[in-house]
Amino acid sequence: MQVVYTPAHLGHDITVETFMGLSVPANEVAERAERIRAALESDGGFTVSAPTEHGDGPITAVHDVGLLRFLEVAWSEMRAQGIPRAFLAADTYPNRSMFEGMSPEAVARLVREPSHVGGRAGFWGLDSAAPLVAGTYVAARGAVDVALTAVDLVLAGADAAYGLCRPPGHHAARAMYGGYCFFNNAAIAAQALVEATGERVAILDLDFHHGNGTQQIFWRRGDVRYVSIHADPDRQYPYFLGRVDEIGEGDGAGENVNIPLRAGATNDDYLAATDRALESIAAVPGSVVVVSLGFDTYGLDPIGDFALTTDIYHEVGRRVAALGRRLIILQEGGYHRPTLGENARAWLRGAEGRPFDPRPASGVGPDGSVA
Ligand code: SP5
Ligand code: ZN
Repeated sequence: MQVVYTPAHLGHDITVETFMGLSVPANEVAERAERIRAALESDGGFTVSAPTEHGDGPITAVHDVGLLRFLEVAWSEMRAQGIPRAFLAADTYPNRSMFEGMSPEAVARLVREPSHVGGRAGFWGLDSAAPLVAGTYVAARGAVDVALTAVDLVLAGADAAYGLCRPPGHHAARAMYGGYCFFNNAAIAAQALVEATGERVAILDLDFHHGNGTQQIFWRRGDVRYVSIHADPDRQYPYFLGRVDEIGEGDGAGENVNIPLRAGATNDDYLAATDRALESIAAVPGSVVVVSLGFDTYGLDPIGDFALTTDIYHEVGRRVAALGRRLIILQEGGYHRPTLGENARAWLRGAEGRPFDPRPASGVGPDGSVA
């Protein structure tokens, strides 16, 4: 299988994130993508190539141009405003109740981007856990180009391509970044596929977290079906979206399918959910599926609470490929660094119809302990 990767992600070299106001070691770190690349390179069955530049057009096809412009200048703005921090995080968010009682016209006039960069980050941001550093914008643009190059490979005839996107994308909405995500790589890819093929496109989101951004972008769209298996938002991020009764509206009514799972969800729970998701995708016409692939469903993931094991990723990859549709597989989350490479390798080998070929992840015991 062809793999698209760029070292541009290395510039998004974050070391800490904020969790409930406290600085904690970052989860979404550069080592993640390097682990996956190393495992795929050592497999021998993958060809790694660099992305090509696709410009602003495919980004503004799904994102507000204001978000693009903010992310482009955010770091230099922070320096220009004399804020000597190691990373940019929002000060204040425009909570919906700040504008309670005001008319829609007043709200439209008043909810606008301020000039203070901490306010601007609040205007465009979802949460405080997506720190922005000097190299973030170039990295995020690189991840978009990785996704779009994977699309190109499939449009050129490949059955499947894997985009090693970092930073991830599925929490980023039309006019919002957050959840470690800046641009929605999968949504941008799906939109490009709709435009190139004229067909309906399905997105299968297998990250542990609900892809609120992808859901929002295609909420009213009849041509893109979004199907997601994730932790019940009642107990997990992003908390406010991801429930079963979110089915889309207008042309998109019925095109949004959420499958939330309980804490401790097992391999069997996950395979049953996978089959439901795949039935939902098979029910609509189309020949391509974008997979938002996360490994934060793994049993040892530091922020997830499912109980999946490496072998199940091979089986999930096999079942997804059995749809018989072309696959654009894009990396989202997954934070247990020692096993990320093996989990990705297992999934992608499954999708290619190659046997599960487990190897000990380097320096990792069977319980995930690192030597
Ligand atoms: C792409 C992706 O996977 N984004 C995830 C964003 C999650 N942000 C919130 C993290 C909350 C961490 N909770 C820590 C609990 C520790 N016991
Ligand atoms: Zn996630």
